[in-house]
Amino acid sequence: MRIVVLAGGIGGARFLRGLRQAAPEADVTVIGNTGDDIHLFGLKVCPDLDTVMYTLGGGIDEEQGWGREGETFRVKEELAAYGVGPEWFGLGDRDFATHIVRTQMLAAGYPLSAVTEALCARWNPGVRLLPMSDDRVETHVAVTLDGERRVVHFQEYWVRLRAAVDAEAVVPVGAEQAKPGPGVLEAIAAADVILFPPSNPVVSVGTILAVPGIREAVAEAGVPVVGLSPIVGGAPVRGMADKVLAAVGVEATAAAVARHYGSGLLDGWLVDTVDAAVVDEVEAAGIRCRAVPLMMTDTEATAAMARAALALAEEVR
Ligand code: GDP
Ligand code: FO1
Ligand code: CA
Repeated sequence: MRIVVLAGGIGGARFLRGLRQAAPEADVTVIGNTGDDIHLFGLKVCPDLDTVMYTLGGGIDEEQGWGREGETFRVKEELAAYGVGPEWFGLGDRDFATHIVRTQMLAAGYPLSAVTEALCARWNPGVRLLPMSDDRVETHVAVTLDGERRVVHFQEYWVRLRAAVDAEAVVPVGAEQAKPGPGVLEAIAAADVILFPPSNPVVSVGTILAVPGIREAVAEAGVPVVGLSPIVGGAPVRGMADKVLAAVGVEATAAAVARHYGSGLLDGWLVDTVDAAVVDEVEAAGIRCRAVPLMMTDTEATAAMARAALALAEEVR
């Protein structure tokens, strides 16, 4: 079975670990969000691609959910001693090596897709990880700070500002001009099932769908498209997805997120058992809905979520 997953960082990566256990024989292609990418210290950092690669490759800091396990921060400290920041972004020594290799290969002319494949040759994630695009796309967020309207990089909004101020607009800069990466449309067209993991619907899955051609390819693939809610009991399980949902006028509820994707895209939607009351509302919107436990507490619980998603896909096929 060929499964395509549109993934952000932590939510996507942890789900993929469960999917790999639930369907070890499946051929899984992950289309990764690159809208979170940022240039720091002259290096290209791809947080969501790296989170998927490290999580599936066994190199992730499990507790934190991003970055390398056993990390140290000596390079960052030395940079700070020169007065070189930003000090608010925690790039560790081990992680730095990934960004150095990536930046060196990009400078030599390799596209991000080829670089990602080369990095994955070390980590063996057990999935094919494709950046959504080889073209630069950068998510920016409009905010008001000290009475002044400003636009900041998504990482500055998320990490430095901790999404404590309202996001007035979320813009995937460059998305309109971007082309899907090599293999992306082909993988979608050849898929037997397409899954939206419990990733951020705006800045992860939404950004991937904003690359012209990808949303259309998913809608027209003619195979079941099933999503899992990142919102449980009216709040994100982790992070501040409610802030970016508000920016696009979507309530932070499992049902509102399903309606936001819409029946033109989604055939099936899984909500957590605490949200069982919204099943009828989602079905009324033309999306088959089931309530199952959606907390990724360990790989077995996550594998059960993946099995439920695949079962729902068979139901709607
Ligand atoms: P990011 O790029 O690291 O922010 O990760 P993603 O976009 O892939 O996923 C972020 C989303 O994952 C957040 O909105 C969380 O609510 C969701 N999430 C994290 N852990 C869980 C979980 O155990 N269950 C569910 N249902 N959602 C989760
Ligand atoms: N998230 C943080 O909250 N603080 C950090 O200092 C931080 C550093 C970081 C470094 C590399 C990387 O791959 C990810 C990193 N993240 C950090 C996570 C990540 O940037 C964001 O949480 C996600 O992109 C949000 O979608
Ligand atoms: Ca992300």
